[in-house]
Amino acid sequence: MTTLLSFIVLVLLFIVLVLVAKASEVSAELKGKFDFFNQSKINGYLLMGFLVLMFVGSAYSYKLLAPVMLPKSASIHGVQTDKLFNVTMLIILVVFVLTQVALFYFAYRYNESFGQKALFYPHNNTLEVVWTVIPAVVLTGLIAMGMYEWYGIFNVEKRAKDTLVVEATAKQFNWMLRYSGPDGKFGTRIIDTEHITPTNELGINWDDKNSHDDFMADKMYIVKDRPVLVKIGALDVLHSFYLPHFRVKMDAVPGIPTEFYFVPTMTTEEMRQYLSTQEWWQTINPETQEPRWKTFKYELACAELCGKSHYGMQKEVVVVTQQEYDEWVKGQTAIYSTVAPKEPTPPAADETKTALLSH
Ligand SMILES: [Cu+2]
Repeated sequence: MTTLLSFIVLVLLFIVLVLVAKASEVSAELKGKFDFFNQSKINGYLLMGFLVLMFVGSAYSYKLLAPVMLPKSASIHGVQTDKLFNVTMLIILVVFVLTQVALFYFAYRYNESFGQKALFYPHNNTLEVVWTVIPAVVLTGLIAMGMYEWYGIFNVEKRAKDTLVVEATAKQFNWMLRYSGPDGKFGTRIIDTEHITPTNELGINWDDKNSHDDFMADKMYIVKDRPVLVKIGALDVLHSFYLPHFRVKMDAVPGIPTEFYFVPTMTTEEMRQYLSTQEWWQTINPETQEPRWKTFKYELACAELCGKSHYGMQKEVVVVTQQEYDEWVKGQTAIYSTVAPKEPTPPAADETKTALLSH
């Protein structure tokens, strides 16, 4: 409500300013004092002022926000993705500065003044070629680099044999993480109304023996330097599997399985140690009263606006050593042992005997 009121006040203030300016203009004109060329000059200075303000403001906000942006990538491909991102940003920055300086400077330099006549300049072939060929070459280069990285990330043949497979299924508003258990094989799923029940939301087929040691995890545990393949799906609407610290993002689409393969390179503890050397991360978090790096956690989030509790679709990702991972797996409980339909218990032998004897 306060935001809405502030917005209305701002809009009204703007309207009042425009009306006052208009009124003073009309009155000056009526008095015969209106100097059109002087007004044009003032506008020119204002535009140059705006240009300077825009650059100073951008530089200031960058200085302010850069420390809270994502830390360095914790996956192998992420380093390349970051490089590509930085190159693209650098090119955009150069083009932005050049075009904006030209735009505002021309408006200032060539403002309408007494005795100056506008030049009619309809066409120049050299200019046309220059501003078509340069962007075409630069964009082709960027796209080629992007495609090269993309095929590197999605090259199925290069996948390692000891890959850890995690199944991540999205629903409003939660991520369900399934691991295959000690046998390394996932139980199959049957997607129909008979198999999907409140206690078996994934429709796991209990007749498939491979499913008996599958377990669900509250946090996503993965191993440092061991490749991970996340098999992604969704039960209701579009979601997006997003691991910002590993530069991983892939849509979760109902009915269309997707996946992402990556290699984590830093354990949670190693990332904390790295962050402890960074200035912003050394500041005290008012909620915990501790330096921020101490409570750092890798995060799994949903990057698709999927409904009113979209923000709540978060889970912690923990990167550990293989030994710590094995320990963690031992402590997990198979889903089958808790929710699978129990076999009907055969009647006790004694009871059967008594029933037979009484006849
Ligand atoms: Cu979502």
